[in-house]
Amino acid sequence: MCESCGCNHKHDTLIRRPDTVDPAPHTAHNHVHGDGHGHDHEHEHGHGRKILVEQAILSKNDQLAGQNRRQFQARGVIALNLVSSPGSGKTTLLEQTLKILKTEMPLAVIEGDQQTMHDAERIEAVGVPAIQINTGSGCHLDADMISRAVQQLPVAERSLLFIENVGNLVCPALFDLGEECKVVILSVTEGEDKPQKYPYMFQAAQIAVITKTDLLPYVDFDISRAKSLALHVNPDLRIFELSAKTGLGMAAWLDWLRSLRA
Ligand SMILES: Nc1nc2c(ncn2[C@@H]2O[C@H](COP(=O)(O)OP(=O)(O)OP(=O)(O)O)[C@@H](O)[C@H]2O)c(=O)[nH]1
Ligand SMILES: [Mg+2]
Repeated sequence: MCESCGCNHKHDTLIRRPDTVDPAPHTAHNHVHGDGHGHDHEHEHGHGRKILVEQAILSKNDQLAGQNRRQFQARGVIALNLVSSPGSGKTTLLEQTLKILKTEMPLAVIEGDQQTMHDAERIEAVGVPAIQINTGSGCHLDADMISRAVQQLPVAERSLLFIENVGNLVCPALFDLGEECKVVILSVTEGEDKPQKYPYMFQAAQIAVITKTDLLPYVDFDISRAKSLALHVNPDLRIFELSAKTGLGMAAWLDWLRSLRA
């Protein structure tokens, strides 16, 4: 049980490069089987106890996130933590982004999913180094996983490092990974009320990207209302609207990424 988010967490994280075949757990040299995230997992013995354990987990995570952040800063690496519901279009947005930016700056990607290497394989197909973290039954990435992943991933100095978190609008809001900022992605098929329903994620993010805008004619999604609800929970949020499929709106997003590097 992961006390910080209440999920049923079995400590079965795997970190692998896309070119690795499925190994037996604990055996291959090129992946890490994580038997813990540096979390102090203990079972619940009443409400007060749970809050104490939660604080310990998050404070340990914050400590490790601080180490990651210092390491990134020392090497001029800028990390962005992409968070959203499953299927909002994170990997598609990354594919289209990397195709354009890969000739302009060093890039690397850490992919987080419960299972499969699909997303890391998609990124490597674009020609950018990627590593896959499989969290097993875990519902979020944490700072320790990122620290272990960057030891195996070639992250060049002054890279833009994209971290695609596990698709989930709840738990990833709580976990600092050492990133420059969280980028929350909301697709137009999800309904415009998500910022109201999942305010913590929209508060934790500095950037919001509304994706799949090519589908607006076919869905009941009021984009102005979505933006105003997002700004209501976080008035400082900067919002991009785009379609990774048609490319409409991508220029502003790409310019923002370039400005980070500049
Ligand atoms: N029409 C349209 N479809 C899109 C767009 N972006 C992504 N999709 C589709 O949305 C689906 C999910 O896209 P992914 O990029 O895999 O989404 P994801 O957020 O990475 O998914 P998970 O990693 O599973 O959480 C795929 O069928 C994509 O082709 C878009 O801009 N327009
Ligand atoms: Mg994905």
